[in-house]
Amino acid sequence: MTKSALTPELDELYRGFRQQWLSPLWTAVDDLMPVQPTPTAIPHRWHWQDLLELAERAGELVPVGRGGERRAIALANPGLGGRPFATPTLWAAIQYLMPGEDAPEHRHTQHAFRFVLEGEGVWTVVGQDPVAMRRGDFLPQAGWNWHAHHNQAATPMAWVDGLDIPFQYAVDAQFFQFGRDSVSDAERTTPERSRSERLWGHPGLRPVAVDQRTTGSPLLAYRWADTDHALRDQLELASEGFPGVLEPGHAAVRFTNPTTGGDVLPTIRAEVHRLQRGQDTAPREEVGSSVFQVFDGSGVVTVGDQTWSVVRGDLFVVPSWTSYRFRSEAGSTDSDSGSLDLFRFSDAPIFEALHLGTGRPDLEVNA
Ligand code: GTQ
Ligand code: FE2
Repeated sequence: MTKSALTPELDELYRGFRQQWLSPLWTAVDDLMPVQPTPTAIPHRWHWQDLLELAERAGELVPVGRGGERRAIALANPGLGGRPFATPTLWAAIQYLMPGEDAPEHRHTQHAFRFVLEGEGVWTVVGQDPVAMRRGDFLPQAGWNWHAHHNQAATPMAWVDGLDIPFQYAVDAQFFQFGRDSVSDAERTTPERSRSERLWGHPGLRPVAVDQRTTGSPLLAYRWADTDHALRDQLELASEGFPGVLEPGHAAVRFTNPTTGGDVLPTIRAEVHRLQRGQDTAPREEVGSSVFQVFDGSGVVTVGDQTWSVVRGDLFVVPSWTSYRFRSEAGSTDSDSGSLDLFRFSDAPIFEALHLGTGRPDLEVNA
């Protein structure tokens, strides 16, 4: 249908549509059915130092307690109208807890994780199992588990939360419940290893007696030592001529649910990438959105038409179907190896579950 001049008759027709709460396709088809994704989220980068300074100030001024629930400050993508959404599906926030503070118990259908850039001293208590949080640890927590956090150290601690809040908000799927107002002393303990790790944290081994039917991973902590070791092994194997890396100089691991081998959470995929000193990646574009955080090293990142220098802690967003690439900056890094370590999370499991691919269907490599 070509757009014709607005005659009085057509004007009347459109008025009739509006009066009856109707809307024709032909005036909106380019917007509704573009030839490829046209994301409203935009590429954006946040400096960790800026986030940390504001979180510290919030620590002085804003108490944590029932009602507000968490001292969490979300990344608000400038393309998404000021909503606290990093992407259309993903929430990413810095959370800050002062010495001796408790974040009260609650549960919600939103799937969540914590990722720790630096520091220690906070235990997240998931289903009454206290789990230590330390640098490099990834701590998933599937929806509807009771959880609270407590800082047992003499120093404040900050970390990054990822949740599918915007996704569940868009589709009206959320439920939320307050838990007990204060947790027992037995739960405010500080074990080195959580019960979940003692049960599920042995590679390739599952407890025979436990019939695991929960959604998401029953393992509540993935420790940095294991992640680091896996990345190191991939790069070493590559240097010996064996396969395993994503591309030359680029190792990557994905956090998985030990009961299924699939993604660690139903709606969120999480990975760590390591790019060796001086390497760069081939440009890629995928359907679905991601949030990245620089875990170690420094480099140069290009997302769409934006190019940024990034250092430890910096966060950035890659919207759907937007080309992205990284370069590890040789020298001037704070890691011994000079490599660039990137933590990444995305909404890929949603798209895969719905059989929406990561590219145009007729061009999909695995179509
Ligand atoms: O720590 O339980 O950033 O419920 C947002 C919602 C953190 C949490 C967030 C939450 C939490
Ligand atoms: Fe929560």
